[in-house]
Amino acid sequence: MNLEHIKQTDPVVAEQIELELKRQQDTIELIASENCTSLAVMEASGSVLTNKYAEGKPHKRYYNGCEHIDVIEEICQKRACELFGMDHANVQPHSGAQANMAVFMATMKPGDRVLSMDLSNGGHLSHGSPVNFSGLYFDVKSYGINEYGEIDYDDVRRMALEHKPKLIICGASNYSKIIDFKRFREIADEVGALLLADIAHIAGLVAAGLHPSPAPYAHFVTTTTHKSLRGPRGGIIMCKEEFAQAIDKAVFPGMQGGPLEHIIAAKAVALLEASKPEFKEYAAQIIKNAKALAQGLMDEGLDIVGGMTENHLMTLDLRKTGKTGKDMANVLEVVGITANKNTVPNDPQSPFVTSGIRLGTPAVTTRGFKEEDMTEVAKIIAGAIYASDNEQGLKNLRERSLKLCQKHPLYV
Ligand code: DSN
Repeated sequence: MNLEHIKQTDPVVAEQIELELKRQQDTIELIASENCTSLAVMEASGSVLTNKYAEGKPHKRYYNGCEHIDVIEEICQKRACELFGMDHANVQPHSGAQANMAVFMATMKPGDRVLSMDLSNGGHLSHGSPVNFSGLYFDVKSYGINEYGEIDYDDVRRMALEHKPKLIICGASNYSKIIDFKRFREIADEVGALLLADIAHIAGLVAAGLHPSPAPYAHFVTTTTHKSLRGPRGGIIMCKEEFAQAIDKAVFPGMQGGPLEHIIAAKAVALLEASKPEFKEYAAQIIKNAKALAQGLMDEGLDIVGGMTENHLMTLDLRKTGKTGKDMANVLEVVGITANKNTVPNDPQSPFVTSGIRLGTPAVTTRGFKEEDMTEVAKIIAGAIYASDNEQGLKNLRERSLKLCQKHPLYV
């Protein structure tokens, strides 16, 4: 990676970027929401487009000089619509949370009611957590998952009939089963609600046709672009044509100023990459790797919420080991594996401590990890959890994880 100019201008930042590159190269990234973009995506996001103000929409801007920006943003919109089968795309949201916020703003007034998945059961902060704008300004009712780690659709329907929400949200940050978007739409229709599908985590799988698409059912589809979709950090909102104007207004001037056109260009590149046959193979391997990891962990005697995963992620339930998510995520870091602590359903620990660890395979799959590598990763994880106090044991496991990283080099 060329850092020639930063090194001259700001050696302190340059050094940290180099160290971060080394960290990414030498560790096994299992944070389910992270990935490693292509160099093409990175070039676009580090381009001269960062210099341009382009408030407004293509061909309806508040600044001059947007002729090239307009072409790029329109290409990005078109690629998003084609890839996900939706009528309209706004590619300006800076993040998934802001994409969700724009849907709230376009569809509701403060105080209106939302039905969404509870955060501790796998939902997302921006779906109605009391500490987020969504929970602070809206009346939120939450559904969870059952003992099998699955959404209980009958219970969602019961809650919808009881609470009559204006908006129902499906999609999660920690859910390992296929989401039945059709069922959600039937429930929404029964109570006259609009349906938002937040596919941030599974976007790459949906794009590859390996998870059912929400397009025929959801009024709105939001996603981040940096998770399984493997683009730059950012968000996109897609919707049916009838909501296009309201969504565009909610994004700008509703809540954002100048769009990040360098990131929009990078989103366009990533969407093109995601439309290729190679991406389909990549997404299929993400799922195979997740299943191999889950199987390996269960073979080592560890529990997974809901058992076998159906997508790219899973949550280790550490309760029977007597260890916490916080401690074990730190131990995994010692052995060269990055993951995040996560609550499990009915977690006796606080969200800061937790009894679980969420694991996902998009990033390691980008590096070229295959099923046999995931089995070795499962053994390293189990070894670290069972022998978390054995310093020499952890050192040996670190060597094994480094070997895997060297087998699958990144950015060389
Ligand atoms: N923080 C993301 C995740 O890790 O799933 C969701 O926004």
